Amino acid sequence: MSTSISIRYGSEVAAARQANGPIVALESTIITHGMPYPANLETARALEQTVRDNGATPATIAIMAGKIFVGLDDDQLAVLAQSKDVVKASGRDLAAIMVRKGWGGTTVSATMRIASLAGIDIFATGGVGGVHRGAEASFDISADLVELGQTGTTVVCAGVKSILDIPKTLEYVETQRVPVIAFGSDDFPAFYTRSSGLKADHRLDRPEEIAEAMIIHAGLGSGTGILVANPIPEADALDPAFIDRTIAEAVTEAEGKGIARKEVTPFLLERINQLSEGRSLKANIALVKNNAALAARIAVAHSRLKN
Ligand code: PSU
Repeated sequence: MSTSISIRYGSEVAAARQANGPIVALESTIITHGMPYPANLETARALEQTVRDNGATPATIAIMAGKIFVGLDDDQLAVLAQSKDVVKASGRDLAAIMVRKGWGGTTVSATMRIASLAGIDIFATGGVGGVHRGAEASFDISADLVELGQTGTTVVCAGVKSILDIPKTLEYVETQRVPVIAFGSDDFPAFYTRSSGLKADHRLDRPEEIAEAMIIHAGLGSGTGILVANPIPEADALDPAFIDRTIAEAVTEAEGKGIARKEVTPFLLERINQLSEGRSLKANIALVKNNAALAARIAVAHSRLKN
């Protein structure tokens, strides 16, 4: 049996690959498990358009009927956004889902794995998974962090949410040899807010500098990804005291209900959205668009340096 993995490219992505043009990968767990319908579909479309508006080609990645797709057309996005029987797929889940011809919304770890196979160097998302609060007892550490330590994809995010233990998450990515670069900020952002109160290891202020860092990092044979932390725009940021209270309430509920493992993040996202009366979702949409725009600008600069 051949071990080569077959990837179905959308027509826009196929053309960009042919032309050696800049491409930005986008994940699909955010569509299937991260946001309610129809905000998920509207956001998926808006993200793709944001990438185009900034000069690159969007490649939304998902598993549909057992096949890996890199670049979905509008009908496929609409089907995915409304499907009920979709697994939240991290990298380790892919093989089994594909064998049973299932559907998977790809997390950061799975999207990085597939982007890397497809030769796509940069990927935009909202927040990466991390070390969960109480991980010293539960051992709940997202596979996203391990994948970042093993796959040379640059991931643009808005930092990590305080549903996670942010100091431990930063320690863990340090152990994984993953550079953390904040864009235009000294601080590491906390998703809904522009600062987690912790400093980022590095600050770069221009997309071109991040593209250059990617080339040097790869040239050094580092073998790891780069985490680019892009703070939510000021106008969209939530009040830290308000969101901290909301998150604390949702975390307590999750503990009370015994929610564990891969259900934790989707549960908290949904509850935080309900408790904040939609304010967290609005901020989430704004920050992912902001990340897609930055990723596209980095991809454009990276493709100039590479070609
Ligand atoms: N954080 C968000 N929205 C999301 C996710 C994380 O704000 O949709 C998703 C991403 O796909 C991420 C995954 O890769 O959750 C991490 O899940 P876990 O914590 O179970 O590893």
